[in-house]
Amino acid sequence: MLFESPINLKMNDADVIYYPNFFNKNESDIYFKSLLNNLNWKQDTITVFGKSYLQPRLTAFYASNSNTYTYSNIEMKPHLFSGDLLKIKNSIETEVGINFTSCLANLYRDGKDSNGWHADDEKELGKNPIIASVSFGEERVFHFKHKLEKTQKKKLILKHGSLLLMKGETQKNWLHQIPKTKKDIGKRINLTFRIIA
Ligand SMILES: O=C(O)CCC(=O)C(=O)O
Repeated sequence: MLFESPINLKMNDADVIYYPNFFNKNESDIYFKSLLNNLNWKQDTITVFGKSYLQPRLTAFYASNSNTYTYSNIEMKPHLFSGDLLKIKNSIETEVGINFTSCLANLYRDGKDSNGWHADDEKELGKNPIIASVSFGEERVFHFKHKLEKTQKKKLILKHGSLLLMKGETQKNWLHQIPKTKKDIGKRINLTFRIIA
C-alpha cells in the first residue's frame, strides 16, 4: 500500500500515530458511500445523571465474536463483520500487525453531531488498549487534552481516508472529543477498531 509516511504526534504519556491518507481518495469515496448505505446505523438514548438524551450521532457496532461493548450505559450487541468493513479491517491489520475483534462506527450527520470528552478506557478493552480510528467523508477537528496536565492539548484535522492509531497509555492519560461546529458541513463516518476478547 502506498501512502504518506505516518506522523508520530509526540504527545507526553501517550503513543499516537497519524496516517494522513491511509486509504486513497478513490477507495475512500467508495468506502464512504458503501458504509453509509450498508451499516446498521441507529440513534441510541443515553442517560446522564438521570436525564435521557438522544446521542448526537448515529452508531453501529460490529465484531467477529459475540462480545458486547458497554459505554455511557449503552450496551451494544454486535453485528457480524462483512463486506467493506471486513476489507477495511484487513487493510489496517496488515499495516499494524494486530487483529481487531470489534468496531464501533460513528456517523456524524452534520456539524451539530459530536462526540464529547471521553477516553476509550472501558474494562472490556483491557489495559493500554490499541484503537485504530479511520475517517471517511467530511473533515472534522479532533481534540486531545491531558487528564492531569491541563495545559497539554493537541488538535488535528482528521482527513478523508486517514487513520489515527492510539496505543500505550494514551487512554489512561488523555481524553479526546469531536466538538460540534457551526460550519455548514456534510456527513462524516468514523470507524474505531478495538480488541474486546
Ligand atoms: O469520531 C471520532 O473520530 C472519534 C470517535 C470516538 O472517540 C469513539 O468512538 O470513541
